[in-house]
Amino acid sequence: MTTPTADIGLIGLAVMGENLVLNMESHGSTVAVYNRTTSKVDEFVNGRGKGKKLVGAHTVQDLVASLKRPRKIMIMVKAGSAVDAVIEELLPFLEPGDILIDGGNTHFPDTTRRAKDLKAKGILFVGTGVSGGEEGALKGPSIMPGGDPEAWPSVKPIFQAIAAKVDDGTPCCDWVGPEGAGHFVKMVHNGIEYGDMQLICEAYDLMKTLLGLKPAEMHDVFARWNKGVLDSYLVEITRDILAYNDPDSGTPMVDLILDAAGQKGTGKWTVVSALDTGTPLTLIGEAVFARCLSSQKDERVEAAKVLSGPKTKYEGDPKTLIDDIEMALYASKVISYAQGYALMNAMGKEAGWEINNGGVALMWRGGCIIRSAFLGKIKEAFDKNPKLTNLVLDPYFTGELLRAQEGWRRVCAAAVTNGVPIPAMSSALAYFDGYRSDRLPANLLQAQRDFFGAHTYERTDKPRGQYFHTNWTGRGGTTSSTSYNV
Ligand code: 2AM
Repeated sequence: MTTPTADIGLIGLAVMGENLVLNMESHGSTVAVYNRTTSKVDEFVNGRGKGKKLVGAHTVQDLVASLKRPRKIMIMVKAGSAVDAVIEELLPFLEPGDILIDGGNTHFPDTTRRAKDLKAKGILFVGTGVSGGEEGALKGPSIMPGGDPEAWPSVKPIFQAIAAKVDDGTPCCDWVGPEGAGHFVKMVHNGIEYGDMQLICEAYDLMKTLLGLKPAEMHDVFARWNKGVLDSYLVEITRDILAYNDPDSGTPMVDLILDAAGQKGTGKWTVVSALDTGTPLTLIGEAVFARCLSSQKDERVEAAKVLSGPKTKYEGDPKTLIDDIEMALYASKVISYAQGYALMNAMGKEAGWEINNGGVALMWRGGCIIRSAFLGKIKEAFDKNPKLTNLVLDPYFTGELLRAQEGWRRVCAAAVTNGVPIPAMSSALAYFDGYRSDRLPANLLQAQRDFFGAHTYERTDKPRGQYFHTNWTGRGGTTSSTSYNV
């Protein structure tokens, strides 16, 4: 048998897998590659991988045999049963201490399950989020690994070498936490991406509908915003999209695209986690539902014929409105990230994971779709106070919200008056107003629950934890129902 020469193996030569291999190879690793359809192995090794430090394997046994110890194998196949199938195929050839890494878009409970099953067999399992698309995979993705911490020292040098770097050279890759924590954080990243995209779409809609701006004019606005607090990849690509004209007709491309959004499910998973943990993740929830509503295109076309709204008439100063929209977008984004971090904290508590909050901000700072200057500020907030309860309570973000709120409120008011739907911006404002309220109308809600279901309530004039029931009508008994919490 030949001496093992490869530093890491990778299974699954679709575009993400191939690009990660090339990225690892260009950073000094010898990479062994395998793909179920083995012709792809040869095509890759003799094509894009020609002349590079690659070992093509035609069986998983050969792949395993080519690896130095501790063996590290990254699986880049379709999320779901394919990952289990590949693990099953590998297991007979692995030994305790070997490391398996799933870099696909896996739903985090699957990663937790696999981490537990494999630990029992002595295999160290890592589930990692990889973000940045095809280009990121090749040139520097954001990498969010979690799982068995014993695997981290072996995986760290390879991952940190290939990850995106921020300005000072710090890699956008750090250990997230145990079990499915890495995939969980990647899922929340995707949810936040849904929210950021929806917010940008609302800003666009406001400028289009209230001010009648054309794509070329909005291109200039986004170009300006990209130099300020909104400096980010998504604002940058929006700027470029708005300047792109259809080569055939010369019409702005964005005007030719049907307004029916698709989704692959990671936004939904994020919101389901929020519901499961009882975390208000309203903005991302609205962003997911906004996509659902957009996809009901035929129904909306029919409804538009019968349901009229106000005549759109904005009479204020356009320049002021554009500045206000920038503030509305910014403040809503602060809320969205605050809600996303609150979800991570809640899940961390529930699963017993210590999630590295500042590290997460750093991992998202570069390489991924939500990368932005703003994440540098979030990192600073968690560096100052790693136990921060809510991002809006960090003094910098508190100040920014107070600075932005006048414009934000004016935008929401103008949108409501003129009938422009801004579910993300307005729900963010509702959350802000709710979160900063020391008294909400839930006193009445508790009364209603007690009235019809004897669900009991606590009193403002009695210590917390004491529950009371009132016989509101004189007809019910004095028996209260058992109290429960969602
Ligand atoms: P294939 O080229 O043989 O289809 C993305 O689909 C990647 O996942 C491809 O490399 C694909 O291999 C791989 N893949 C999908 N399902 C798989 C399975 N059940 N077992 C192994 N690899 C699989």
